[in-house]
Amino acid sequence: MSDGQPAGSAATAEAPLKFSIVIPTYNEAGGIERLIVTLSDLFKANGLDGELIVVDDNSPDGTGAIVDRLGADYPVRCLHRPGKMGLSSGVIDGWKFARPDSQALGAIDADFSHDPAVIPKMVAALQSGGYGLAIGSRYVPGGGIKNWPLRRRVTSLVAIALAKPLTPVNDITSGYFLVKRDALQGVELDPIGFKIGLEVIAKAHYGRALEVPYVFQDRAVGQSKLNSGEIANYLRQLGRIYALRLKLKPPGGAADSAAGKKMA
Ligand SMILES: Nc1nc2c(ncn2[C@@H]2O[C@H](COP(=O)(O)OP(=O)(O)OP(=O)(O)O)[C@@H](O)[C@H]2O)c(=O)[nH]1
Ligand SMILES: [Mg+2]
Repeated sequence: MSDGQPAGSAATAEAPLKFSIVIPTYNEAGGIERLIVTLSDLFKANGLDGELIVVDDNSPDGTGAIVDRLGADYPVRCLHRPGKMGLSSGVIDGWKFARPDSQALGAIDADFSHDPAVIPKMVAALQSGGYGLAIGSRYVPGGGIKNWPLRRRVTSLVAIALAKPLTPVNDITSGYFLVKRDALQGVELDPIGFKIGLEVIAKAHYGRALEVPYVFQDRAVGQSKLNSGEIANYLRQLGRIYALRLKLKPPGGAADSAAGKKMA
């Protein structure tokens, strides 16, 4: 697959891939409507059969009620949880709530840090049959990060370095991805903390992964929920994955970038 390929080029006679993308939310009232409208328009413009699942943890700012209202006009449903229960567990619960005939499951943050425009490429990668996992990647040619303070950049690079022995994927801590439902069959995902992408990258049976470059933007509205507790959770999560790896053989997991460069 190359960057020159038209977005959504799965435009063959075959039916479009059915997929569900989870948007975990806690106090995202400032941007959730714009994100849902943007994603819905993108699905329509590219002939994609996508469903959106917002998993809202009873946000005090009323995010869940906004999503319920939008459900009348857009392909979105809200799973309401009673209180703040964590990002990863939210994504996993959202996947369970997704329509059962979705062939692929994914996640995207609510704050526009993840550029929706690359979704057609992610879908095309899975639909091509060559890839079981498509990752929005900051760390392949064409990808990048805008507006992050030095402290966040360094934290991200250290987090990635610590996980590097686990996988050839470059953006190991990406929370923006789409994975074939089959690849999660029988996989036990640890719902700890913020890094559901790492769970999938390290444990799922996806065969090949494609890293699709995008430029990460710092959130424009709302507040970050990343704190030192989540950093501790990440270290705990990594420890558990390394312990598992000592017991089990790693899953098949080569990775390519969308520029076509083989990385492993
Ligand atoms: N349902 C749910 N969503 C959460 C929870 N914690 C965070 N989120 C959502 O997960 C996504 C990522 O959280 P952010 O606060 O943006 O974390 P971050 O991207 O690491 O931090 P920033 O760079 O400051 O944005 C956002 O859509 C949040 O609303 C939670 O406990 N429950
Ligand atoms: Mg964010």
